Amino acid sequence: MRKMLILNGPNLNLLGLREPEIYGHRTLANVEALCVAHGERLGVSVRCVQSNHEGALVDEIHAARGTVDGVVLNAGAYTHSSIALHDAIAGTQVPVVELHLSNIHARESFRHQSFIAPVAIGMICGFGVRGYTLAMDALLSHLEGDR
Ligand code: CA2
Repeated sequence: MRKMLILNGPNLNLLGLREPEIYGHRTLANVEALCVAHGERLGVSVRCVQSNHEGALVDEIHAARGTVDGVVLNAGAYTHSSIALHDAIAGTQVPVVELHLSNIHARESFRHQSFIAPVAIGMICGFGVRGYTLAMDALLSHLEGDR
C-alpha cells in the first residue's frame, strides 16, 4: 500500500477558527479527516502532521525519505521564506506536491514567491480545502507514472 504524508506548516492549526473568508470554515481536524477518508478511497495510507516550527518540518521531510511515497505540503508562510525546506526537499528527493488553500498569486506580492515550487512536482492553489484531495490525486498520478 502506498503511503502519503500530509504536512501542514505554521498557523494552519488555526484553520476554521480565524479568517474564514480566506481559509474557509473547516478546521485542521476536518481537513485531516478528509485526507484520511480520501486515502481510503485511493487505497493509500495517510499520516497527517502539523507543526509551527521550521526545523520540525525539515525533520518530517527527512523522515519521509524511504518511509512514505510522497508528501502533500502546505508549508504556510515558510513557503515564502524557507531555504531550509527547499534544501530538505532537494536533498531527500522526496516527491512533494505543494498545496495552498488560497490563490497565493492573487494575494500580496510577498506571497507570490515560493521556495518550494522549484523542488516540487507541482503546485495546487486556490481551491480551498478541496485542494488537499486534488493534491493527493496529483501525487498518486505522478507516483503511478501518468503524464
Ligand atoms: O493559502 C495557503 O494555504 C497558505 O499556505 C496559508 C498560509 C499563508 O501564509 C500562505 O501565504 C498561503 C497561512 C496559514 C495561516 O492559516 C490561518 C488560518 C486561519 C486563521 C489564521 C491563519
